[in-house]
Amino acid sequence: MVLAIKNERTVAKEIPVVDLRGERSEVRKVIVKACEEYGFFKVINHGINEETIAETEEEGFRFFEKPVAQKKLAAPAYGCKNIGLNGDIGEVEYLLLNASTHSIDQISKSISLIDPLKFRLRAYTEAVRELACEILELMAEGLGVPDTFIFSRLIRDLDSDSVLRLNHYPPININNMVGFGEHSDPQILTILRSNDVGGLQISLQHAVWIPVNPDPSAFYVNVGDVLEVMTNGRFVSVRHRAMTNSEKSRMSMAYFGAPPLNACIVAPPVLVTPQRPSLFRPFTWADYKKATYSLRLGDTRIQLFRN
Ligand code: GA4
Repeated sequence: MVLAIKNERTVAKEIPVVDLRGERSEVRKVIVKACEEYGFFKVINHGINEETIAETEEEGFRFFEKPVAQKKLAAPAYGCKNIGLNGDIGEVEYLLLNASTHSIDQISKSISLIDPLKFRLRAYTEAVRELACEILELMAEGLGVPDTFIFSRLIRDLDSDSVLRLNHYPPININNMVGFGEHSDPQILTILRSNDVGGLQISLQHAVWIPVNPDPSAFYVNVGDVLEVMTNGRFVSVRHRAMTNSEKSRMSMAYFGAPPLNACIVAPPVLVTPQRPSLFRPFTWADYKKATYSLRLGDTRIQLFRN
């Protein structure tokens, strides 16, 4: 399916960069500013073992190279073109897994073809979860929230509903095809990386797109809807999409840090003031997830929870 794209602009803009080896007080300042202005930033010197990343990526590619009939044995974790439950389509194939160790072990139990990948994903998921927690703690500090574990606790919880997604965008002969359409991530925080092929774009303004340069040595971080709510709108959940290209395969790996289903999503008192009254009503992650899956990919579900 060719998706015609009209009346859009692509502009060059510097994406904020956070050097995790920098001075802590400076790092948290840069993070807060990036989350307020972009809801998006790049992390360098993240400390995650290069081999863990490279081997996971290799196994991911090895999986996507298999014949379709074999990949389909990994359904429902494996999907092709269909996104969500309401008819969204993209030029993408993917593996979508619950990110708890238990669930990674459970995927397609009988399918040995996925075994080496499962093994890598376990180590990879633990590493990116830790990175997400470190960033969330810096955010809480930067915002002056006394309980600095307020965000990270939710994704460290054994019942956290976090997911891991491998997206594969095969090259397509037509330029400017939508691989994964415009949306914001519903969860708390997304930790994303890709091989050295571009395609990711973010949007700060309707119909204006900023291409994000691929950097396999770095991670990109997206603020999700839940973090927008928990910061009472100080941080913005960023709208983004992935485009395909006509030359090279792109593979991205995204960890979506989410709360447990029964967690109550509400901003801490320090972020709710007379000057900045509460923007959202309290709800559970289960409520939010239900709303997310009842809507289309590009819909802004956060509006449903406004006061
Ligand atoms: C976008 C972010 C994650 O990839 C995801 C996606 C989910 C899915 O593919 O099943 C959704 C999409 C994402 C948001 C709206 C709904 C749900 C597809 C869709 C149309 C796994 C997630 O949590 O939300």
